[in-house]
Amino acid sequence: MKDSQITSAEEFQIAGYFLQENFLSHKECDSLLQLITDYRQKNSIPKIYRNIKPIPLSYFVIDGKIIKSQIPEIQKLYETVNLVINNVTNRQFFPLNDIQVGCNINITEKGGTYRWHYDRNAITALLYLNKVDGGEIEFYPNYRIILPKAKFSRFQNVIDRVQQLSFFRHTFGKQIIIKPQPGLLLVMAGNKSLHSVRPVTESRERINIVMAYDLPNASFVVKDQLNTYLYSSEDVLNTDPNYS
Ligand SMILES: O=C(O)CCC(=O)C(=O)O
Ligand SMILES: [Fe+2]
Repeated sequence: MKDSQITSAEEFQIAGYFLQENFLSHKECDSLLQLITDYRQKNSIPKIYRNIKPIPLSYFVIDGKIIKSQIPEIQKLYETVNLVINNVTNRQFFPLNDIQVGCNINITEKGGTYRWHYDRNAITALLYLNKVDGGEIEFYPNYRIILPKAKFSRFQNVIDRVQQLSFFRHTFGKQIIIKPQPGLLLVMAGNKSLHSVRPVTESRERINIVMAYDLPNASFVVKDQLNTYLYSSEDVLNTDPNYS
């Protein structure tokens, strides 16, 4: 694992993200991929499909409870990346209290995508384990207009929806597009950076680890319903909680 030679905390705050290529070597990625394959050989994993426009949510997920109990190497990585993040931001972030949400493995098949959203937590690290055609993450760092007192209000929801529109993204946002590659680490201010994943265009699956951090005791919107929406194949009434 490479040390992060990143920028200052101030630079991170201004940019809203940082990228580190080869955070893991190809060999390290391959051994994590093997652990994931081993788990899947013995267990089935849920497919999430939510028909959101313009970009559906369509992926398989291994959630944080499973990682913690069955894939300790990835749990360890979640803790190691925490140190990197605290170093880069010069602040004290922590794994989420909600174990299911804190660390996930996303597996995206050909045609799969991830809708436009903000993460519910302050800092998100995305570690890509393989290279695929398509499957780029498109994001707009520090783009969100946040209402100071009404973060979870109806009006915030309206702002979020308007800012998602292509016209607003292209006019007011700084568009960044990143192709998955083995060992690439992307850290972003997840609750301020609008992001989505473009369709995977080849038959190989796109596999990455999503690690979420926040300040202690951060509170989140409609947790239970959102977790059902993101981690189970069950139908839910609400169409789009707007967060991940
Ligand atoms: O897979 C990616 O590149 C992004 C996934 C994501 O945004 C999420 O799981 O919240
Ligand atoms: Fe996300």
